[in-house]
Amino acid sequence: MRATAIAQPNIALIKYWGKRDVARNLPAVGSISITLSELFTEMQVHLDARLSADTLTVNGQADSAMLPRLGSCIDRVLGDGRPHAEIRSRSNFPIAAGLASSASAFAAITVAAAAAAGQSPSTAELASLAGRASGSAARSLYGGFVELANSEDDIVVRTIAAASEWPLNVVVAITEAGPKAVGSTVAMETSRKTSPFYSSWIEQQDQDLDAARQAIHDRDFSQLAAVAEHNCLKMHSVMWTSRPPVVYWNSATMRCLQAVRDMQADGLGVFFTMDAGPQVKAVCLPECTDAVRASLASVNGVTEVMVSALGDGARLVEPG
Ligand code: 2P0
Repeated sequence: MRATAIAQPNIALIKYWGKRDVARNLPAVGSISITLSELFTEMQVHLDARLSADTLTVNGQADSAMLPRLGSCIDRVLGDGRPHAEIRSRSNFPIAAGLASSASAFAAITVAAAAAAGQSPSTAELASLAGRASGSAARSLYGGFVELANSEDDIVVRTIAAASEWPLNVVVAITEAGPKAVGSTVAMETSRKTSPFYSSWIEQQDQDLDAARQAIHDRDFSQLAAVAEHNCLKMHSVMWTSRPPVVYWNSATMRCLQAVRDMQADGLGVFFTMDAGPQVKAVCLPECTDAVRASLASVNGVTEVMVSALGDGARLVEPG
């Protein structure tokens, strides 16, 4: 009754922001992401009827903060009356800082919990279950370029291009490693209820998805850059115009954006994106990676720079 799974975080190029069904955690819009190879969350689930409660350790330390959501995720996978679980989580990047740690965590625990119980659901079923825990987690079940589409009653997730078909790199500039002040779930609801831009955001998403899908199909970096930056800034405009405003950026975030703009002016193949946190992710052509890394590392306020290629979907690393 024990299994271990690993999942990589994903970075959305066309963002998920807003829910159409809060109770079932169904997104209001489709999204397109890239799964990273170098950052990971590993989850070990040990189901044992002798345990009196679920327990969680994160990087070797007891930590109950994520336990209720992880426990609910296991409930959804295994149903009521399941044995309690000893959960061990390991990760090589900051948690809850806008680096999609919940995506990799919930993708990994969904896969590990099913395997620990001897179940073998399809990847589509696992994605649907992971998405109920955290919308972006559904995308980390798949590798490469991933599209999450809304279906009538659920979500449909698929790889639209494998990592090997268009090997881009991502340089992540950390400007603040601490946990964010407002979680995505609360912030999305604030945006839905109060931002005057929210309805335009929802209405325009399909055309951004079409443009990004076409750019990925054509391997057209400048088209992908244009639509991804536009979509990212639109999402942040919705956040900024919410009441109270949701502002994840800091001054180093702005300096990173300027550094990306300067590199673009110099002809480098790079574009930025940012999520629910102050970190800047610079997506770049492989031959530009060293220059992008050096530029972002020299920005005042950047404390760490990580580089990743595109990676695979969530998977078991030990037989259940
Ligand atoms: C995304 N984000 O598409 C967007 C962009 C953050 C900004 O998905 O409420 O942690 O658990 O479904 O998945 C972060 O949201 O939110 C997210 P819930 P989740 O990556």
